[in-house]
Amino acid sequence: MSVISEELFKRNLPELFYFDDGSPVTPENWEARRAQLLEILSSEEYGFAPPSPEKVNVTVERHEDGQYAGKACVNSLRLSFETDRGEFSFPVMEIVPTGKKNCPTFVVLNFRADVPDKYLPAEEIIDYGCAILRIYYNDIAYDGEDDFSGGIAAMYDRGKYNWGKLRMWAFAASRVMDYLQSGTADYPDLSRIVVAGHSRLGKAALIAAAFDTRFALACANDSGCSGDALTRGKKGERVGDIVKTFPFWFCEKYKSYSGRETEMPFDQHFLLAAVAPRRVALGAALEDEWADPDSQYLSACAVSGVWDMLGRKGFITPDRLPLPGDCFSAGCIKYHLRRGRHFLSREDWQHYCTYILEL
Ligand code: GTR
Repeated sequence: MSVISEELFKRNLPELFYFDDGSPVTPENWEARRAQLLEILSSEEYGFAPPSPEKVNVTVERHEDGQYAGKACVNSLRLSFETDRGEFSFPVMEIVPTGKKNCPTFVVLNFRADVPDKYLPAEEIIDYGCAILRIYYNDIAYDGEDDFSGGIAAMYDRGKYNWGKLRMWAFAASRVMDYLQSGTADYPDLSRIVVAGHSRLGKAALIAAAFDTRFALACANDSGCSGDALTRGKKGERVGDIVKTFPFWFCEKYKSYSGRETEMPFDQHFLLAAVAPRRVALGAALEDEWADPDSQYLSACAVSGVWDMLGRKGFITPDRLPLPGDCFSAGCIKYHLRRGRHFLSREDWQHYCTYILEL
């Protein structure tokens, strides 16, 4: 048995390539299987999102030309849409390379409202010819215990959707996608719109791309537990840890898997698989044992066959676990393992920017 097959065998993962009734998953029925995976992830882990609004309106609150030495313009936008309980709106910072069209475009879920920011080196990203739309996550749903009384959580019946905040942040990324698709913006290459985030927001980026097929790529940096890392056999953070500290990130049911991970009818490879046949870029850091780089890598190994089945290249690696400095990007799943700690660094951004340029 190959090294990777042996590692995956030990994890004893729920089956991806067969339906519950035992019939095989094929290219023809893949969308049905994908819908099933999404249903399981919604009911067991992240909760359900409300239907997409019919229309997203945009207001330009501020326009600044000639920023970044003249290389970009910066717009402060406000997006608004109707919810079950009236209008909801949130700010988005838009940074567009001057005079460029057909730009690869990053929708970035970020921890801070500042641009540039330690996690968002805007000038370097612009220098790759990419546009940026920054969402500040607390503008969508407060990242703390508030009994779902504020932000977008308050705009829908909690009992009806039972969504956690990861799903709410992902929902906001899709509203930015609505704006990009509306034709109002003249710069994006609609076939190269990417959703990106770090850590908890890397989890949200994966959720956004899994549910919204308009995203060509998800860049999930150090997303680890309940993100890109396999839960079964995972080191570092476990379901019991994450639901204790951050119960509001998930639906109620997920909490019941604390200490019962092997009983989950899914694992995180379902989340990656739901992005197929589009692309996924995973970033890991050597000292980020809480996220567990090996379990992040093995998740990619576990789903590679989905892309193969769909006639695309999946995850192309040597038959071994990852080593520091590794970067595997020849297929539709990219993985890099950089040295250092849990962080969204310039080095990580360089990986994501070069990959988006290959799309
Ligand atoms: C940690 C959490 C991780 C990760 C991280 C982050 O405390 O346990 O799952 O999401 O926060 O978002 O920085």
